[in-house]
Parts: sequence; structure tokens; C-alpha cells
Amino acid sequence: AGCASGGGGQAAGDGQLTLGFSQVGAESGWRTANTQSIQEAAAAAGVDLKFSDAQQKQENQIKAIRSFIQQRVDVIAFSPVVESGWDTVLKEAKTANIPVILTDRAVDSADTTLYKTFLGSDFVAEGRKSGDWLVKEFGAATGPVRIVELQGTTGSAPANDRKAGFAEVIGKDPKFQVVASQTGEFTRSKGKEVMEAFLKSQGKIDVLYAHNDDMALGAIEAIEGAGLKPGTDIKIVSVDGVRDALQALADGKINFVVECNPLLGTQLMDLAKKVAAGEPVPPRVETEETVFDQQAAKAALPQRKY
Ligand code: GYE
Repeated sequence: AGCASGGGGQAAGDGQLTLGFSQVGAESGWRTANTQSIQEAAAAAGVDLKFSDAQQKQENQIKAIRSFIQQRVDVIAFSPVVESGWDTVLKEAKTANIPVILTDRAVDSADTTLYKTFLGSDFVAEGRKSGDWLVKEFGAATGPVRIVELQGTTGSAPANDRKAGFAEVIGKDPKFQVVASQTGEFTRSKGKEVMEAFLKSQGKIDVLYAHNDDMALGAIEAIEGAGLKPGTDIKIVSVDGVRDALQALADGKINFVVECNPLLGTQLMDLAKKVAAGEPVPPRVETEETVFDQQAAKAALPQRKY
């Protein structure tokens, strides 16, 4: 690896494609499944994967990308922890002639020539699906529906977009009121901590909307700790579809889960080989996703891989 103009779809030299990948961190069950998928797919595709964990810090990702440029990897892929602030380092990659693929999360750079493609989910659609469920579930309710929201990592694409999609749908009926909304950083521990604070500071809470399953699972502990029944006293909708959340849904502690697919590894390796070979790729590749009610969760659980 190491030559930017290798023929036959792979770099010259040892003939193996080198992919530098900067992962967000290990904050959630989704992320663990995503990392595993990428590592397994790289091994299966014979790709030399240089994997770096940024521990949810943008500065670590920028360092990792600079180090990939210095090592002259064939392709750089990364899952940007936040949306803003990438232009400088992406320009450095472009100047070095190293193609970049965004996976899972997007950047807000106005110059879309700074990366070759985006592979991931439509987070606004996920927010809308969460809102659609809520509107149906509380269709007959007349009084105010008091909602608390656990947001993902501040400034991240999934937090911004899941909030926006949800707000768009519930905003059509003023009975839906988001009475508190705070970040739980996509983790169980922070989800629990913030939900404990909500339970103390808010009056009656009808609904929890959590931007991911891990925060919902942490919040369930807080709700039970306060002597309330999650799924009954407080309805819960969350996003991802990891096994623990589908189990909680089957057990009646969560009411609805919107799927976000972390298994991006195989598609990422295909895209990496194409961009390394200079082949055209679509500007955006979206994954297919579903939603789960209790029945669907029970049906899916036996085969759920993560
Ligand atoms: O929903 C959450 C993870 O970026 C889609 O990041 C991903 C999100 C996912 O921490 O669990």
C-alpha cells in the first residue's frame, strides 16, 4: 500500500488496500456492533485496517486523520463525532490525494468535494418515525402530553437530526410538549443520571424520547429507582434496535424502537475499494431500516446479532 495511483483497483506495492478508520468511541451497543462489523468486513475483504478510537473527542479524530495522511494510507474513513469543524483536516487529505469516506455520521462542510461519499442512515427520518409513533399512541389524548428528551452527543449529526425530525412531526399538535431536553451523551450512565434529574425537576412525565437505546436503558433504571413502571407510567421510544432494547421492548419496559443499522462494514469495504480504484460511487449510500413494536421485537430477538 502507499501509492495513490495503484492500478487494478488496489494500491501498488504489496497489493493490499490500507484503510485508516477513525471511530467515534465505544459509547453504546450500536457503536460496539459497528466496530465489530467494520473489523470483520476488513478481515474478510483482505483490507489492512488501521483502526483508531477517538473516545468521543474531535481532537483525537483530527490527530488520527493527520497520522493516516502521514502514513499515506490508500483511503481514510471516519465517523465524525460532531458535524462542524472538519474543513481544514479534510483539505489536508484532499491535498495529499487520499480519498475520504464518511461513515455513519455526516459533516456540515459546504464543500462536498472534500469527501467521496457518505454511508449511513437518514437520522431525520428516524426522528420522524419516533414522532409518528407518538402521535398515534397518544391520538386519543386530549390534555397535554408531557415529553422529556434525552439527546445524543451535542453537535453530532444523529442528535441534531433525530431532534429535528421528531420536533417536526409532534410540532403539528400543540398538545405535545417537550418539557425538558438535555444531552445524555449516548451512554447508559449519563442517560440514567439525566433521567434521575428529570424525575426530580419535572412534574408528571408521560413520555421519554431517547436518541439511542443505551440512554433509554439507563433511564429505565432511573424510572424504576423512582418507584415508577417504565413502559406503563412513562412511555418510552428510542432509536437503534440493539438486543438489550428489543428485550426491554419485549418485556414491556420500552414501547417502540426505531432501527438504525450499525452493520456497515461490508458496504464500507466495497466503497473503499472503489474509491481507491478511482471508480465512481454514489454521493450518498443509505442503509435500510425498520421499526419495532413489541410483537416485532419478540419475533426479531432470536436472530438478533447485536
Ligand atoms: O445511534 C448511537 C451511537 O451515530 C448512529 O451513535 C450513531 C449513533 C447511535 O452512539 O447509539
